[in-house]
Amino acid sequence: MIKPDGVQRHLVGEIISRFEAKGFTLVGLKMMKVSRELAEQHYDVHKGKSFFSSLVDFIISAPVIAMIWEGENVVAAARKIIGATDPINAEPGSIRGDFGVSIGRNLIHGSDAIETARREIELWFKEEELVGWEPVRQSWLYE
Ligand code: IDP
Ligand code: MG
Repeated sequence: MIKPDGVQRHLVGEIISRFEAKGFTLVGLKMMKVSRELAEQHYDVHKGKSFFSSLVDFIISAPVIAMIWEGENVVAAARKIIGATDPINAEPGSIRGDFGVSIGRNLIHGSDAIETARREIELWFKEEELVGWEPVRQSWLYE
């Protein structure tokens, strides 16, 4: 999910490009204003932490881009493309390393495990919003 700061900073194209160029396939995409309920459910695991309420306020403050990316090891690879949570620890070349300045404005969310991805896809998307298709480049990406 491209967070509100990514949208406001006009980094949507830049961020999507990185996933496309790596070889991942976009199978779901929508721009939306997030409800407080969805934001709270999404960040459920952080409930009770000091930053929870400011995080929820931030996520609902402007539109986000929700995406589903498909491909081999996509969850683990996406976390690398995204970079460490705090941009100061994120490697140059990662999204947060290149564009992020502070932990509360780190531009993008990525599922941290396959199980989490399954849960988040179900939370964010309706079945009919998933678009399966066969990219022609697959044999150039995979043995
Ligand atoms: P992640 O986004 O890299 O998975 P999480 O630990 O799951 O990081 O935290 C979710 C989000 O909450 C982070 O992306 C960040 O925006 C925010 N966050 C995490 N820890 C802090 C903190 O210590 N202060 C402020 N915001 C935080
Ligand atoms: Mg997380």
